[in-house]
Amino acid sequence: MAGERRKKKRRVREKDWDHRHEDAFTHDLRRHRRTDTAISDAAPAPDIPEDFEPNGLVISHSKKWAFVQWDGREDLCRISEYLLERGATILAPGDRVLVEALDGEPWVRAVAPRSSKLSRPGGEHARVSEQIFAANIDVLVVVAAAAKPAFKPGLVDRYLIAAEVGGVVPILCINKMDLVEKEAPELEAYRELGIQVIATSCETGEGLDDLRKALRGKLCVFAGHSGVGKSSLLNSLQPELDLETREVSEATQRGKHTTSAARLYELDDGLRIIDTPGIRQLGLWGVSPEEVAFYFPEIAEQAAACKFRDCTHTHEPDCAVRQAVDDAQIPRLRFESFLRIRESLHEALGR
Ligand SMILES: Nc1nc2c(ncn2[C@@H]2O[C@H](COP(=O)(O)OP(=O)(O)OP(=O)(O)O)[C@@H](O)[C@H]2O)c(=O)[nH]1
Ligand SMILES: [Mg+2]
Ligand SMILES: [Zn+2]
Repeated sequence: MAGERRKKKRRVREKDWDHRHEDAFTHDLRRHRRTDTAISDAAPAPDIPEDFEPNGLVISHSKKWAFVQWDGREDLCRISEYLLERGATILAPGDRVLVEALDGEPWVRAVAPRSSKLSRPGGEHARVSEQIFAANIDVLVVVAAAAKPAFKPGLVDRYLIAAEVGGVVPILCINKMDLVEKEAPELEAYRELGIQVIATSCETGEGLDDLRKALRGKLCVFAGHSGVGKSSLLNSLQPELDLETREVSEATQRGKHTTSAARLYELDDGLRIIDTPGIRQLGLWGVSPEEVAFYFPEIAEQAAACKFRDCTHTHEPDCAVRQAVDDAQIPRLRFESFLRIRESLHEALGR
C-alpha cells in the first residue's frame, strides 16, 4: 500500500515539474530531470488518505516540534513519528500540513506535496542529504548589501540556481544603498537575465514601496549573507515586528549570525515572508557539475555553438562560450562564477 502510494505521487510530481519548467529549460536538462526526480516528501501516517486536505501552515520547526498556524491560532505541535525522514528534512516553513488533535494534543500527521521548495545539501554530519529550508514559496528574495559587507556575486549566483531547481522566482534586493554613491555595475548582468533588481535602504526608506509591491500576496523568503539586513528589511516593512538585528563586525565587515532559525511572518498588506539565518555559502542540492551550464542562461545559449557537443567550456578549442566572454557578450564575473561553482561541485563529489 505504502509503495503504491509513493509510486503514484512520484508520477504526479514529475509531471508538475516538467510543466512548470517547460519554457525555462533546454531539452537535455528536462530529459535528465525526468529520470532524476527524487521523492523527498515524508509519507503520511498510515491512516491518512492520500488526498487529505491540509489544515495548517508551518511557521517554524525543530526536529520533533513545529509551530503551526491552524484553526485560527498558532500552536506548538508534535511531529508524528510516522513522518520519518527519507533523505530529506520532513518539514520546512511554508509547508502545508494536516494537524489533528490526539488526546487533546495537536500533532502534525501529514505533509502535503510541495509546489516549490528551496534546498541545500545536508552537511557532512547531517541526518539527511537534502535540507529543505523553505516550501511552497512564490518568490526568493536574494538580499545582498551594496556595502558592509561589500557586494559579491558568488552567493547570488548560487541562490539563482537553487531557485531555478526548486521552481521559485528570484528577485535581487540590494540593501544599504545609503552607504554608496551609485549601484554596483555588476547588477546590470542580472537585469539582462530578466531578474527584477530592487535597491533598498532601511535608513532612508528607498525602495521599500517597490519591495512591498513585488511581494504582495506572495509567499516569500529573504535569504543571503549574514549582516546584509534581512531582518532589518522585515522591521522596515513592519516596525511592530521588532526582530533582533546586530551591527556587522568592524574587523571582518561580516554579520554576526543574529537570526538563528527560519520563521514565517505574516505582515499587513498581504505580505508573508520567511526570514532566514544568514549563511556563508550555499551548497547546491540536486545539481551535477555538468548541469551547471544549463543554469546560466547566457552560457547555455552560446554552448550550442561550441565545436564539441560535450564542451565543458574550460579548455576545449573552438569554445563559443569562452569566445563570448572575450567578446563581452557573457559577463566575465558570471563566467568566473560558473567555473567556481562547477569546480566546487566536482570537489563535493570527490569527498
Ligand atoms: N546603513 C544601513 N545599515 C543597515 C541597513 N539595513 C540594515 N542595516 C544594518 O545592518 C546590520 C545587520 O542587519 P540585520 O538585519 O541584523 O542583518 P541580517 O541579514 O538579518 O543578518 P543575520 O540575521 O545575521 O543573517 C544592522 O546593524 C542594521 O542596522 C541599511 O539599509 N543601511
Ligand atoms: Mg537576521
Ligand atoms: Zn564551450
